[in-house]
Amino acid sequence: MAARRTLSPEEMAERLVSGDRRMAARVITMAENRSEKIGDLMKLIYPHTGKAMVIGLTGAGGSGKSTLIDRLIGRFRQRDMTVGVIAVDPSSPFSGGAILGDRIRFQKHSIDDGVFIRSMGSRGYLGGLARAASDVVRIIEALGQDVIIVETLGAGQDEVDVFHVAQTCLLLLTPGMGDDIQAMKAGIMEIAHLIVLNKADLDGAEACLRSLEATLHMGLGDKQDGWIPRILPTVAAGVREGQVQGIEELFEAILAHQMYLRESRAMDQLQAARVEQELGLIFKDELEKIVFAGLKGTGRKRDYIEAIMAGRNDPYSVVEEVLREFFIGRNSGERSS
Ligand SMILES: Nc1nc2c(ncn2[C@@H]2O[C@H](COP(=O)(O)OP(=O)(O)O)[C@@H](O)[C@H]2O)c(=O)[nH]1
Ligand SMILES: [Mg+2]
Repeated sequence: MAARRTLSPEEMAERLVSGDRRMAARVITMAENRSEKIGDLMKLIYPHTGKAMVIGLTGAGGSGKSTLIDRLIGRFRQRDMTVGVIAVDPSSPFSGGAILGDRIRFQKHSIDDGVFIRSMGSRGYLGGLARAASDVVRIIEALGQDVIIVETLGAGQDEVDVFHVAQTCLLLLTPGMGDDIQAMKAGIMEIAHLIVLNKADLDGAEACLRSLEATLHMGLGDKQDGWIPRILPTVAAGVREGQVQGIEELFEAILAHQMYLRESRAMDQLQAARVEQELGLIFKDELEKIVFAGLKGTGRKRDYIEAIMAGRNDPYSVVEEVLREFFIGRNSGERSS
């Protein structure tokens, strides 16, 4: 492989925005590693973002998320829409390696130029998973994909935070889990616009559907913006091809929700909330960087840690003290207002 010439952020942004998928992969890696250049690069690409339809899909491992996404990709491609997928799941078939065969068996999207698939592990990101995923969505938007699907395990708060970048949120359940719906992470139930009962070919699907419908009729999933969630049974992978069911209905329901967002003012509110979250994440990250850079080489960080361990201090007091010093310390006379 030829050595990589050092490209300027401008050159990289230009390539990304012109649809260069390799550049997208490279920029995503830079974002994940919080490389030095990424800030400048994000500034350049940001104006090219914000137009994609962003769909979140969450559910337990093995519930059929990746299989269903493969089906949905097929539908979007039929309409000539380009698709990006971010799979936040270390066990996802999209993550390649030994399970690459799975991906090829499912569909041939990996060789389709209109599809960009990226998987992310669920931890190990400086600044956190939510920050990394939010940047990755922006980068894939800048690449020009019309639709971005974010697959998450829906296990922890981190994953729920990731879900907040999505406009249309799908919660994937399978028969047998329906009884436990009350126990489902309340946060996820609250943000799901479409509840998909996948593996509707399995025993117990009917009872599960009824129980889900009863839950929804109590108004438990109603949204502040007036959207009433819907339940859709699907069979994403039957033993035989003819068993696949409910994909078209799900696809139409996604488009209907998107239409609803655009016709009501809800889309503007969502975009505003996304920017607010983004601002918070970047502030947190940058603030931490600035503070730690300021402490570097002074030995104070180590002293603080030792003091906390010895019970002479606590992290809350330390952060308060250091922040006060950073932002008010130099003009301590102005402190009392
Ligand atoms: N019976 C049945 N199996 C399915 C269905 N959808 C997916 N599966 C199977 O469930 C397994 C897990 O699917 P996968 O998409 O990897 O789940 P993920 O972990 O949620 O991404 C695979 O073996 C699929 O073939 C379905 O509708 N019915
Ligand atoms: Mg998966």
